[in-house]
Amino acid sequence: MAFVVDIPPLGTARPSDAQLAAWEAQLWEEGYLVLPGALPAPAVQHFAERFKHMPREMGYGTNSLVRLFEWGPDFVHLLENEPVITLMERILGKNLHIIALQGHRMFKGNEVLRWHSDEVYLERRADVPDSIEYPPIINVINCHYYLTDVPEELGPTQVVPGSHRACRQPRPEDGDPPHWRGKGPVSLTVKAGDCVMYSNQAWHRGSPNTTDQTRLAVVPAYARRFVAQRFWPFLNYHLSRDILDACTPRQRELLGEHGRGAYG
Ligand SMILES: O=C(O)CCC(=O)C(=O)O
Repeated sequence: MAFVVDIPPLGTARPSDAQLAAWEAQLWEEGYLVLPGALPAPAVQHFAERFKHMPREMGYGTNSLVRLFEWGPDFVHLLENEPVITLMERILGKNLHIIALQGHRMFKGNEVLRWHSDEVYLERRADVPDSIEYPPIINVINCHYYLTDVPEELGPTQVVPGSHRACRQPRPEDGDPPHWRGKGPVSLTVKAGDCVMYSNQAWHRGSPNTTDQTRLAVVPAYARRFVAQRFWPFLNYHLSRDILDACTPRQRELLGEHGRGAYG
């Protein structure tokens, strides 16, 4: 059952086509993008406050709260925040959905320090050299809306530019930190309200948090319709009808309730 909570003011202005094209080009070329000020300041405060009242963990470890849409319609409304949603629709298709809606609480000792692609959708065979061009893959875009400023010492997300073309996990011979075609990682230091987004194919990690503060983010993962949803605990998860009935048709689709398709 969804809780009664306020919906904070969210972005409503649709970006211009020229702006969208520039953002899209950067995502296809580099595999990542930072949108400054993507979440209005009152919404940043709102979600930071909401996190304070959530349990230490939800069965998925201390760094990732899961299925935040169960905690109230404010998290569902966030899925339609502009300019992010229009950019996601442009790249992933109008029938996109989320495959996860997590909350990150990254503190010293629980960071995700290992370099990785979340999944590899088009696998480069071991006998195919990196000089062979594969298309850039963007089927899932992880969006991190930061609720805190993230300077270097708070352990920002790091991404290796262009590595969404690698079509494989990083290997020891890529170096430490790994490089893709000569480029090493960028540290995505941001301000609260900025949104970091990257193809889940890109090699990434969370860098060490050397402070006593926690890096907080609301993290929707938007995907093409064909990518299966991953609502923990995955198998037999049931998204309650109460939650769906409180949503608009568009929100229901974003949560995964689609019209009839090829597989019924
Ligand atoms: O800490 C981060 O920003 C990255 C987290 C991550 O890579 C993951 O949860 O798989």
